[in-house]
Amino acid sequence: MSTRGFFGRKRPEGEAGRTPPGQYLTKDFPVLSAGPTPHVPLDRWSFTLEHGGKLLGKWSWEEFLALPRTKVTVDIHCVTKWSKLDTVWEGVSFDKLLAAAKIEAPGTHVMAWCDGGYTTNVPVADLAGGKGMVAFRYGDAPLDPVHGGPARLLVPHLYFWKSAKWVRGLRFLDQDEPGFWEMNGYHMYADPWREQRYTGDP
Ligand SMILES: Nc1nc2c(c(=O)[nH]1)N[C@H]1C(S)=C(S)[C@@H](COP(=O)(O)O)O[C@H]1N2
Ligand SMILES: [Mo]
Repeated sequence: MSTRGFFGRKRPEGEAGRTPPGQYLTKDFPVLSAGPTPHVPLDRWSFTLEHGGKLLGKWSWEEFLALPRTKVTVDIHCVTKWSKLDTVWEGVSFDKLLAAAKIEAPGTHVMAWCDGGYTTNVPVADLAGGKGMVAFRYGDAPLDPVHGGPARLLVPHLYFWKSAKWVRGLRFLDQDEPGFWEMNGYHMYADPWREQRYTGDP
């Protein structure tokens, strides 16, 4: 009956074990955006790190591309219940960004902010240690604008709304604060394995 394993998958038997509760697997890459896709010319794009109004790091697009790169293959999980296995991304890890800015994370959380006004909060501990990156390539091509190009945050172990598209900077916070979806009924942390979809979920 099962045709699993006929598609050159490395760990076909593991698919069920890689699907968090309430999720289904898809091979598509759905697009979920709260507004229109912003188009900022690359010569006006920058990425910044800030804390309490103080600028801690700033890179132009060219400078950003010159930073040390990381490539990862990860599973992603959207709160609308699709999960996608083995997605391939390339970009600059949070760790390398801090190193390039010659800083240690000055707060406990960050607020990612984006062209178009979207924001989302993530604990520093969920970005550090190779857990989070700013991705600008997907599947060996530049990141498509609808999926967040030129660059998006990627925090694959949390629900995908934490992976802010069109990200332009991280503001360090001294305590947790809600971003866009978190102010609108979604969970502050968003662990798909604990099904932390909505405010009040355990
Ligand atoms: N700037 C921005 N980032 C965003 C969103 C958005 O509306 N705006 N939607 C979030 C949600 S709810 C999801 S599921 C993913 C969708 O990413 P995709 O469109 O690449 O699948 O982006 C997240 N990042
Ligand atoms: Mo989502």
